[in-house]
This record gives sequence, structure tokens and C-alpha cells, in this order.
Amino acid sequence: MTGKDLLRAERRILIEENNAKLKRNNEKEKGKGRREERESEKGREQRTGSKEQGTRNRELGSEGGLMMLSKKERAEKIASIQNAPVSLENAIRQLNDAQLDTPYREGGWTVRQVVHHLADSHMNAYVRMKLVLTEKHPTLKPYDQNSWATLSDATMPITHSTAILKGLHARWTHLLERVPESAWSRTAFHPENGEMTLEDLLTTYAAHGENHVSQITGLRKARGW
Ligand code: NI
Repeated sequence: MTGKDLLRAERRILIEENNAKLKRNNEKEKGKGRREERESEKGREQRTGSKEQGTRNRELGSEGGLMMLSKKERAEKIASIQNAPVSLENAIRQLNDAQLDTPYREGGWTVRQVVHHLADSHMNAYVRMKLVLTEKHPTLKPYDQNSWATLSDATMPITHSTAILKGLHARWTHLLERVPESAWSRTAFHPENGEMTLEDLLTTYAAHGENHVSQITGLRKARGW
């Protein structure tokens, strides 16, 4: 897997998640739930409008303050972020150095690189979310994750990154659990992904952790480790 493939895979997570959200939203619209009934006529027009326009609004990410996740769905994603360090610890338990230096699939990152990448990515995610919470429509900074994964620190023992993730995710969870309802629709501009809400970031990174953990557990299963 080349660097470009990895970037594409990351984008695919986003797109798949967004598609799932769109589908859920369409189902909600069909159901005309209580929430929709509470919305003003104007809000409903924005929401349903022409199909194309309605879809576009949602793709742009909650413009007009539309909430796309239920509280329960959001809580599940926060729980996923809370559990990620433990899931990762379980996934890498008792792997030796040779195993850690095995690509999770041909041409892909090694398990060690994946672990360090999770720390890199989630440190960026934490900073991005704090920018969204404290600035008006900030521009988020992309980074070349594949180059980061080939810097010298990606060869260090993984305990350095699992320690980061443990502390980071504890703070991240504390922060997310206390985000005011109104703040989930705060927006940022991502130069590669376009408009994103705080909620979009939550969805992206909950899936991100799960995805990389399953790469490791998938490798272990395939190898019988
Ligand atoms: Ni990733």
C-alpha cells in the first residue's frame, strides 16, 4: 500500500461515514420524527428543499446548525474514543518486535507505524477539536501522514505512543463529554475535506481508531498470532 493509497483509505473512511449519515438522515426525514416536527418551517425548507440542495447542505456538514447525530449516537462515538487505548492495548498484547515490524497488509504500514500513527493523528485531532471549540470557523492544518509515519520516531518502542494515547484519550473524552449541545455544529474548514463540523470530527476519529485497531486484529487473525 503506497502513501497515496493510505491517504485514499483515510478519505474513504470519511466518505463512508458521511454516506452512512446521509442515509440515516434520509430515513429520519421519511419518519418525520418528533425532532423534525419541532423544527421551524424555515428549517424544514432548508432541510428538505430540493433533494440536491438538501444533500449538499448535509454534505457541507450541518450548516444552519442541523444536528445529524442523536445524543445516543454521539455518546457511542465518545465511548469509542474513550475505549480506543484499551482496544489498542488488547490488539497489540504480547506482540514481539518482529511482529510489530510486520506490515498489517502487503505494502501497508507496520503495526508499529500504525500505533505511532494513531498517536500522531489523534494529537492532531485533539488540537483540531480545540480550535473548533475556541475559534470562529478555523482552517484546520492537514499533514502528510505517510511522511510522518516514516520519520525516525516511528521506529521507537510503541509504549511511548500508547502512553500518549492513554493520557490524550482521557482528556479528549473528558472534553467531549462536556461539549455543550450547541457546539457540536461549530464548523471548520479542512483544506482536503471541505466544511466539517465538530460532530463530523467526532465521527471521523471514532471510526479512525476502530479502523486501525481492526487492521492489527485482522493481521493477527490472518497470521494466527
Ligand atoms: Ni489513519
